[in-house]
Amino acid sequence: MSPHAEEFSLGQLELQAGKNIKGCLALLGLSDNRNRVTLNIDGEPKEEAMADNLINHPYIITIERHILDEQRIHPEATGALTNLLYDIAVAGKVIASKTTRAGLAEILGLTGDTNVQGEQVMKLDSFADMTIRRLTDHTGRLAGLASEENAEFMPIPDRYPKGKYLLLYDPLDGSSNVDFNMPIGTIFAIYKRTREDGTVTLDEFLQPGRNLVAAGYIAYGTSTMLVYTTGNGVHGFTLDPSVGEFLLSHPDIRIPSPAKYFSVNLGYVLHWSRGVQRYTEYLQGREGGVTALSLRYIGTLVSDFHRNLLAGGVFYYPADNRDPKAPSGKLRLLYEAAPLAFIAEQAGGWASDGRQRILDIQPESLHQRTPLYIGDMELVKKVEELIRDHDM
Ligand code: AHM
Repeated sequence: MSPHAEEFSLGQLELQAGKNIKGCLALLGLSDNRNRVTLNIDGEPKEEAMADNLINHPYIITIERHILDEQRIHPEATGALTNLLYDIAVAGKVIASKTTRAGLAEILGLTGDTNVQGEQVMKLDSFADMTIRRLTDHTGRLAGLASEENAEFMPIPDRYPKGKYLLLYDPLDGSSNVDFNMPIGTIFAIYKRTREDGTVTLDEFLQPGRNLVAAGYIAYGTSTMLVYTTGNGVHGFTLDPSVGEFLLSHPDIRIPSPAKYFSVNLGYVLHWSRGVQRYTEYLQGREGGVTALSLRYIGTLVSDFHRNLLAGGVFYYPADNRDPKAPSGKLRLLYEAAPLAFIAEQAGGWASDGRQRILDIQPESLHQRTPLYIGDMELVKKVEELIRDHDM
């Protein structure tokens, strides 16, 4: 760059021009955000190709660019996964815009069932489910989808091209919190199908989490964040509503140590095994436990997990004896536990069902439930020890 040239990050450029990033680039006649933009002193824009390793550099990084940069690590990649992740990010934006209007649906509706346009008012979880499906089913990247909302998996319909990936998702985690203006989330898991071609079958969805190709979640809270991993660290993006883009805000997340929080529904303590009760006492600092941890529980797995990922802590939803028909707790292995376990491990943590690593569990059914202990590695190993000592 010439000594007379001034260099601007996109953020600075945005401030300079008082416009959004895309607007700036359009103004400058530059549409490709993969390049660094510099202005010389006469104000003439020029583009410079970025260096090879674009992750963790001081410029604003959109999620699209980050995913593309990750793709370059895999020269054999076709771009299908890249585009699939981007489709999910788009779905996240659509769902985020709807969540902020959730409480208005009934006011704006004529009868509570119908909105002002005369359309059916859809519950937010059905809306989220439909949004993800509609944005991903026709693209030729997937062979099938499975949603926590639907009893059966869905092969990609014949009218659309088929791809090699399977998408499993919980469209709206924590949906019982919607009515109370509390945070909710979306969780997704991506596997490669196990057969080359033909219509996808149930056994292809029943893969252990260690086969995951990518996983992530979108947290709809005070801001909207998308966090994902493809097995190359965990990266978090915050949606900038003024730009309409997820921007890299939390590169290479590692679970901090020592842990600060534990998150569990203590209301069920009497229904837990002795090992789990003992573990809880340990976290509370009783009888040779750790220095008491702070208790935080939102009741939305994504939010509880997200806080502990950033601040350090452990979340658990144990097996309990409240309902003999549901002896393994409430959470689903394929839609909730496995994808978050992949993220936890990639961030230096661990996830277990109290006896074995979550990512090693061979699923037997699509909606299988599992006890879950996830977060700080040492604390998750501790519960395995106490369950071994007291419950086995
Ligand atoms: P949901 O899919 O019906 O929203 O249920 C899942 C949620 C999790 O997000 C959360 O960890 C758990 O249920 C809370 O359950 P409980 O109210 O029993 O503590």
